[in-house]
Amino acid sequence: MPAMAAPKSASFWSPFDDHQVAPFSLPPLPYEEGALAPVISAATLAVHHGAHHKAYIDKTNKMAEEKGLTGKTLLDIVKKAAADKSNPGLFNNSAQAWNHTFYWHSMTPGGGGQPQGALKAAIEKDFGSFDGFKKEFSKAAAEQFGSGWTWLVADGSKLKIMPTGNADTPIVHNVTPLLTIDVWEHAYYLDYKNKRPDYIAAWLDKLANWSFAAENFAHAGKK
Ligand code: MN3
Repeated sequence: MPAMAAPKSASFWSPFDDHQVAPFSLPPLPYEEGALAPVISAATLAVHHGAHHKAYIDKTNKMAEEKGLTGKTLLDIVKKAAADKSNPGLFNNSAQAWNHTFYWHSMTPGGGGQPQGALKAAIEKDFGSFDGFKKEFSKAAAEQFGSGWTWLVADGSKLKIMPTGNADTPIVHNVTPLLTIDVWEHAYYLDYKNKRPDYIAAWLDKLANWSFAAENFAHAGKK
């Protein structure tokens, strides 16, 4: 039986169908700053979104203008910057701008639990069980050395865990991201200090947005 698509909320953002063009404004969070507490505090979101994400957007706008990329979408700019090694700052800032919007949507108040339908079946096929997925995702996120991200991605029809360092992003590696956790210290240090594994465990149990991941998985199937 085909899985029913989860209803899209009014705030649903499709990372692959975003028509905004440079210069960009900081996208609003899809929930209130305090909505993810106590897993992630309002104080963390205020600085992470209002200062870090905003700085990536502002720098992207400045560098995109210098490169004559005004009027391009963020996805276009990230891909062009990845191919053009003359300005690594444009790649770092535009990829971080994209990664952060993807991360805000990878979380939802009252999230966690387990995926349903086709995504649940694919996770069980490729990781043995949902617990097998959790174990592998948590291990990659905990072991990422320094700053970076851990992603659940679809590589063709196969699901994989993909760690990326610094600003690197699956969208320039020909795979479709489904869900991500930010493991830069700025994502968790105010709330967890050095205890990154506690942040990862709480994030998976209480925040992971499986309906967002399911929408992205459906998109991957259409590629
Ligand atoms: Mn971050």
